[in-house]
Amino acid sequence: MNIERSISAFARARRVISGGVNSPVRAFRAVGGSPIFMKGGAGPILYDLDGHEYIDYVLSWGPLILGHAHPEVVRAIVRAAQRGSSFGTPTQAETELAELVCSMVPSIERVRFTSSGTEATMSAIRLARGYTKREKIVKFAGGYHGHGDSFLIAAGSGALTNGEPNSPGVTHGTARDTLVLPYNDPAAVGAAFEAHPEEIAAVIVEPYAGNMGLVLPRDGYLQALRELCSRYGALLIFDEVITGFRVARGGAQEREGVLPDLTTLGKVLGGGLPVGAFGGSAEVMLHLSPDGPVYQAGTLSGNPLAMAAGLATLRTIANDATMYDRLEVLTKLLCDGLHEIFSKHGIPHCTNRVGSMMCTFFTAGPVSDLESAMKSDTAFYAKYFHAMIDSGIYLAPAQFETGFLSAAHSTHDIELTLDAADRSLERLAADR
Ligand code: KE4
Repeated sequence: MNIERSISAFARARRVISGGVNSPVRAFRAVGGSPIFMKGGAGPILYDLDGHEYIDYVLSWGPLILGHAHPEVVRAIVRAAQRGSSFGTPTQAETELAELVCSMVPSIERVRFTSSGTEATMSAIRLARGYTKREKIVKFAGGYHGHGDSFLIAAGSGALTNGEPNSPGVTHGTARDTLVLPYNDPAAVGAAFEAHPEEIAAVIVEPYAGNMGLVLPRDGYLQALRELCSRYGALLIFDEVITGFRVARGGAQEREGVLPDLTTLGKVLGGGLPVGAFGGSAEVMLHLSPDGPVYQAGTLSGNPLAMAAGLATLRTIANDATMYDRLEVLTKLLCDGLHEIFSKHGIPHCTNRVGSMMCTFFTAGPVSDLESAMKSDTAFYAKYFHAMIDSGIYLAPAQFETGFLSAAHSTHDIELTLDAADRSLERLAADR
């Protein structure tokens, strides 16, 4: 497939932008080849610089649950822009979006907006540390919470020992306060609390883990985390940057009936504009500046254009009584069809799915944590990825990411996708 314009655009970008991209995963390093430069999107479709069209299953890594350039979202952004882009003062739009968030997310009584998910998670753990007066946090292997130093930590030698930096620039002092445990293992969390009594401020978890591919909690796991945090006086933080408003109006906590002490949000909340948020009970959130001593700030936090995009998105969702059911049915149709096709071609695979999130691992599975996810054949994933690109299907350019559907995807899009997958696997089999 001719992507000459993308190739020259990438060469130009690399002369002035680190790695030619503003976020590493966009560089296609995990799948090889030159990244595709997009120039537009509409509904489920992306258009690249060379005139190719793709059915999009990345959707900007989750935000675009309504699809690209949804008319209500575009109209809201344009209207807001005509009144000015930023004032550095409180605006009504922030209050209106905060009211919607508090009405939709079961555990949130107060919220603070940021401009990214990373800011939301960094702020949430600072608040948890300030509130509990403790310093350690627990995260899980394969969990990603943005690029804050406290999260760029690999598991230490033993699961109960302090973490190790997994990026240069992260200090051992920082790593010392992060414990990295296996996901889906409540006993490991209990043991950590026993080994570090009165030291753990918070446990931060993606209730549906979307950054090692999609890995779902075993029955009772989230409830066990809830009980352990309550018992040992730590805050439970649900990182719902992906799952918030994605898997249900009230996110994973609504589906699972487990209420965290703090929730972080992003992606769908901003409808494609930069928005993050963190929230919880009024009692905990009162510790945040200017009410309380825990400092947190942001020049463009609550930006009027971003608030307008978020309001249009959440209002459209709130007014669409059947959207989540339609997304569930469509995503199941895709996953069942892919299962049939991979089975027909004798490809070892397993697919995890919840709501409009899905991921196919090229390993027989089951995949329930990072260790089992890592058994996936990433070399085959790369070949499959490129074969699908050539067939007009845009998948995540990395195995350990999650696929997303939007309300703009149709059964016809699914049929085209399944046909593309079947033809791609035939070509790959012929090349073996
Ligand atoms: P941002 O700072 O990228 O807005 O959000 C960080 C973040 C926090 N929590 C979760 C659960 C997340 O998935 C993310 C960011 N997700 C990645 C994709 N898996 C963003 C894509 C990228 O890094 O370019």
